[in-house]
Amino acid sequence: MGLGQTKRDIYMTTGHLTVPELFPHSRMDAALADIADWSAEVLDALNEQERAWYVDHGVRDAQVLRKLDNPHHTRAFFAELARDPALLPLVEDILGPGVSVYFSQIFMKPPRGGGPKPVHQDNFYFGPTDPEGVVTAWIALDDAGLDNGCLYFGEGSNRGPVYRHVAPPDEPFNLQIPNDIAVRQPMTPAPVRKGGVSFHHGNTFHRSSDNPSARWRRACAFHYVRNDVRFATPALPYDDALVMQVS
Ligand SMILES: O=C(O)CCC(=O)C(=O)O
Repeated sequence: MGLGQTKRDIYMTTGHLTVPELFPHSRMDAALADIADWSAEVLDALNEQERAWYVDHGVRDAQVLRKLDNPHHTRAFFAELARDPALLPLVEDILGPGVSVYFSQIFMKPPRGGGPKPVHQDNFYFGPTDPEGVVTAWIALDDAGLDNGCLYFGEGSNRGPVYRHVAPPDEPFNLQIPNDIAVRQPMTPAPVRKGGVSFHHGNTFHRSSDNPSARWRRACAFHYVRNDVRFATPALPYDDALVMQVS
């Protein structure tokens, strides 16, 4: 089953779409268990520079990773999730038939931790050969609400240009839209319950806040491209060798 014309129209007009209850809670719990095993292995092996980027500094008493890259490549569980028959037809409904995962990320905002992610456009990071050929599927592994750092989207910003991003000097990877441009774009929250999926276009402005609540906010983002699309002018290094064709 695909999205259908109405939902596709919403996605094309607003630049994002939430599909609730795509996965059962048991599957999300299995994902979280796999992430816990993987995190323990990664934390042991980080060098000092990687620790500064990947470890959440908001949590004083525990070492918690802020993110993990390329679960589709590293973990069999996530390779299977990226090809799941509930998810794949929706991605193909947006991009057309024949898609690959180019990059993927696990985002973790622990209770009373997890810093904000400033307003950005994925297509500035990726520099794809066709901006229409990229969609992110953001899978809520926990309930993501206003209190624990859900995503916010700039309605219709998918139909505008990709802006040059800037980064704080001490965080060169934290590319973001300059403030004078970002403040002109109203941002609307997109809460997603555990097991739901939020899709966004590569040009869509989006951000998340920190997590002052007592509950986790974890998510898995698969960045899909149409098979003919490449990251031609990426702002950060992405490894073409990790591209996984899923249809
Ligand atoms: O989960 C977040 O806080 C950020 C997600 C994001 O930027 C993305 O999926 O492109």
